[in-house]
Amino acid sequence: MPEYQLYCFAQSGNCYRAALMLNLMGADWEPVFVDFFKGGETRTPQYRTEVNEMGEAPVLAHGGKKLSQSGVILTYLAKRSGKFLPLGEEEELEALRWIIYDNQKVNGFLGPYRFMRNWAKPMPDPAVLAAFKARIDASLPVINKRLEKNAFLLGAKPTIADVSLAGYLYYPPEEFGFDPGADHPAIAAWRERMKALPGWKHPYELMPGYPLQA
Ligand SMILES: N[C@@H](CCC(=O)N[C@@H](CS)C(=O)NCC(=O)O)C(=O)O
Repeated sequence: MPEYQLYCFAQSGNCYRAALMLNLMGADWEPVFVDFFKGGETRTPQYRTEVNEMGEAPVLAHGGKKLSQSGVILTYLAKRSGKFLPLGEEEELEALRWIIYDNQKVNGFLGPYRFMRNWAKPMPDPAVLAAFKARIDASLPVINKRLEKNAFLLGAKPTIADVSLAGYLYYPPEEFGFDPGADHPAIAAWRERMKALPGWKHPYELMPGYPLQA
């Protein structure tokens, strides 16, 4: 059995962070498919008892441990592998600062916005969509400005903060109705730099469940 198992599904940018990290660090890992859409698996009592009491994916299983929250998973994997690891307290805190900002403001809105546009039933009120889009429009320039100064979020080298940021940024623009890189050239250039790292793969190639079965 591979060393790591990742509970995940292809449409999830939260899961993509962990899957991408495993691939970039060259880990021996396998996905465990979470039937989020059809089976509503994350909401079942069994999932909440046996996999994650928070009812979320991703979950990383390793040596009897089960870890959730992509930021925690990234930190754990970076510490074990030494890859994409922020060095010293200052960098560690800086990475955490960007991971939290990303989780809350960047991918934290991109993910639900894309979910509402593509899969929510009933389709949400357009005012809700507009409010989410406004939050996205406010946070992407913050990231773009940062990446105008640095090749990666913390400087010249990629860290787990960049792996976190990758979350939803490679999914097809038509799923959002816009391309997050189009008006943000520094984000678009960063996307290409991340894509050039050995082991990079698109989320739809890396995780199971794409395309969605009707
Ligand atoms: N902050 C969490 C977010 C995880 C998350 O919201 N995952 C979604 C899938 S993309 C989920 O499992 N949602 C289930 C639910 O909220 O009911 C992380 O980064 O791991």
